[in-house]
Amino acid sequence: MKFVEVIDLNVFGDHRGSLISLEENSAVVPFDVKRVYYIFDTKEDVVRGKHAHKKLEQLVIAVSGECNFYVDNGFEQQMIKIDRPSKAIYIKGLVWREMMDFSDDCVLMVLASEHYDTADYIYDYDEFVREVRGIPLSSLKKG
Ligand code: T46
Repeated sequence: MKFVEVIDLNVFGDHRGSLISLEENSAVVPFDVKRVYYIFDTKEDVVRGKHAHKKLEQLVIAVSGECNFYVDNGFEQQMIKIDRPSKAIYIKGLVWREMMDFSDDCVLMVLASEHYDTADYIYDYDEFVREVRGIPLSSLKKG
């Protein structure tokens, strides 16, 4: 079973070219968009990301160029090539992510459900695995 969603975005095309529209709180963007950022001018052979988020929801699109987006939910791993403006990845919560193999012209745009918050990041892979597999405190019986 896939644990991130790969979405084919609706393209409005005519003789002039193409247009894609994204609206918050829609089927494609199921959250309030509190932040937009984009990654570009990425140097050769770098790997970005290498962290998980606790709660953040994001929609990731290569609006230009391409890259590989690696995801890991602590049990399964997937490598997803994002290589066109009409392909989006919806990613939510506890998923380890790494981005790599950026083309020179890659512009990776991200719509995010929260403002930037370093407290939502998990940078240590072992901590991520413990968090994913750990028993929630609320389920522990007292006494
Ligand atoms: C994610 C992947 C896909 C800010 O000041 N505000 C922001 O909103 C963001 C995202 C970053 N920053 C600063 C923090 C760092 O000094 O920009 C610098 C680079 O950020 P970072 O190293 O976190 O970038 P990536 O490419 O490793 O990860 C980013 C996002 O942080 C992350 O949420 O899921 O892209």
